[in-house]
Amino acid sequence: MTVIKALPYDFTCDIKNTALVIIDMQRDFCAPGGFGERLGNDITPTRRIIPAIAALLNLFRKHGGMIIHTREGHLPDLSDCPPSKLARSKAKGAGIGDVGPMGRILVRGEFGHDIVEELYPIEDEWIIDKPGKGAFYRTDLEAILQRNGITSLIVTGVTTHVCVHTTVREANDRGYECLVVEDATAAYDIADHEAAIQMIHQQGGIFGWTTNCDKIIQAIQ
Ligand code: C5J
Repeated sequence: MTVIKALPYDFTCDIKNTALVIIDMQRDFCAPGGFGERLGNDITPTRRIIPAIAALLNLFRKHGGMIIHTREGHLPDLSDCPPSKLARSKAKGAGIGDVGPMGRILVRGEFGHDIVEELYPIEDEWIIDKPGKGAFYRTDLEAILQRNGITSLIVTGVTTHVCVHTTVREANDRGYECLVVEDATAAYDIADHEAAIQMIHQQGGIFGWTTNCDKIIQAIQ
């Protein structure tokens, strides 16, 4: 068993039953001209975590742990995008399906929808395309985890208070033990990130545990 120093107390897992989950490290959230930036956000925080996620990705690749990448996005005809989500996405100028410098925003198959080069999936890594914020909603994620005997998730990616949080809450309700990596997750606003991290480990770990990248590397190596 691997014991990782974490809050609110040590996180214990067996790497064979643990998946590294990388949430939405797509150009639309992390690259200049993407959806995140066009909504008026500074993308520096989402880019800053790329090296920490890459370190965990390499660790899992070396030790043979399961790796899951997610991408938020919609079918080209937007038939899987609720009208409410579509309308609110347009409230600040650039909306889902609109044409931007990297193609149509948050549309599957477009350049901006894909994962940044530094973290690009390789063979045998799972890619979950999700129409919602949570990675379990209208995806095969739960079936994939069950089929592979996964009981624990190490969660990274963006944004901490939106897609990371929704996924962790969905996973927690399904009985998965979630460890969220504070320096491998980010929100555009640091206050949102810090509040989201605090919410996960409060009340004795109401949604799971939090730690940092070095502690995971130390424990697994
Ligand atoms: C958002 C996400 N923030 N990946 N998506 O719309 O958190």
